[in-house]
Amino acid sequence: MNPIIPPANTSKWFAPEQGALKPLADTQLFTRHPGNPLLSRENWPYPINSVFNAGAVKLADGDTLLLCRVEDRSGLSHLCVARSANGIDDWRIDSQPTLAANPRDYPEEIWGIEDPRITYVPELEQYAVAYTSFARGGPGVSLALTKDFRSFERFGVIMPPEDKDAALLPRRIEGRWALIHRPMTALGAHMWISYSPDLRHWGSHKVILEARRGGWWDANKIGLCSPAIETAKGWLMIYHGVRQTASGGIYRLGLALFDLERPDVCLQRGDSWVFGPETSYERGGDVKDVVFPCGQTVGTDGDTLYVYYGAADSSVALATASIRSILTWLDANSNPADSAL
Ligand code: BMA
Repeated sequence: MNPIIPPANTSKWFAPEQGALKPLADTQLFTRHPGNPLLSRENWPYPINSVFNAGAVKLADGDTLLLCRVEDRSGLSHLCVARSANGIDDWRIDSQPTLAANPRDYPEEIWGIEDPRITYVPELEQYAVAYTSFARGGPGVSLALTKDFRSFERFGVIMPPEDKDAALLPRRIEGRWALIHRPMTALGAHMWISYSPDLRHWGSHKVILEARRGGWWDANKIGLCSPAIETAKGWLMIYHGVRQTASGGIYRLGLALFDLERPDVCLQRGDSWVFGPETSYERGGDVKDVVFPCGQTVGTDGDTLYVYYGAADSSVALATASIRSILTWLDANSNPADSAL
C-alpha cells in the first residue's frame, strides 16, 4: 500500500470535510516559562488562600505590574499589585490589598471583586481596570480608572449581572469607547461589544463571537481573556472556551481577529484551541483544568507576548508567544464562517 504523503507545506492531515487540507494546530504557539508558576500563596506577604487571574501592564519605568486576583481565607476576592523589573521574578507585592471590595458604597461588591483586565488609555493618560463585581444578583462588570495603582476612580457597575470577562479597547472607535464583555443571555454565553460616549452610559450592544455548539472545544461558553491587542491586521483577541465534561469544565484558549475600525466584525477565528491545561499546576488546584489569562505585556521587540494566566484558580503562570506567529497561524487555521456557528 502506498504511504499517505502530506503536501510539502503541511506535516499532518486535518478535517478533510472542510475542503482543503489544513495543518493541525501548532500547539507550540505558546511556551510556558520554566519558572512557572510565578506567584502562588506562599509568596504573599499576608495570609491568603490563592492568587490567580492577574491583569498585566508594562509601566513607563519598565516594570511589569500585575493586578492579581487574590482569594482570602473568607473565600472572597480582592485585587493586589505585584511589581517586577523583568516580569518573571523578584516580585514586590503590596503589603495589603491594593483594591478591596467596598460594599458600603458599592453593594454590587458584597462578595468581592475578581478577574481584572487593564487597558492603558492614552487619551485619558490613565489605566482602565474592568473587573468582575460579585453580589447576590450574580457577577457584573465594574470599571475604575487609575494613574498609579494606588488611588482609583470607581465608576461602579457598567454592565449589570450576569456579565463578566470585560476589557476596554484603548482608543475610541468612531468617537465612542468600546467594551468587550460576556453577558449571559437567553442566547447563551457569547462575546459582545458595547459602546459609550463617556464610559458610563453604554449601548449599541452586539454579539461579536458566539460560543460554538456540540462537541467543539469552545462549545456553549466563551469569554475574552486578556485585553485585545492592536495589530496591523486587526484586533487580536485571546479568548477562553469551556468544554463541559463528565468531570467538570476544561478551560482552554483560542484566537480570533477583528477588524480594526469595526471591532464587531470577526475576520478570522481559529478552529482549534492553542493552549490548554497540561502541567500539574494547571491540571490540579482549587479548580482543576483551568488556564485563564487576564493580562499580557508586549516585549521590546514589539512581537513577544508575555501572557499571564491563572492556573487552576491557584497560581499565576506565564507563557510567551510571537504575535507574528499567531497571525500566521490564524491565516492557516481559521475559517471566518466559524464566527457565526
Ligand atoms: C470563570 C471565572 C474565573 C475562574 C474560572 C474557573 O467563570 O470565574 O474567575 O478562573 O471560572 O473557575
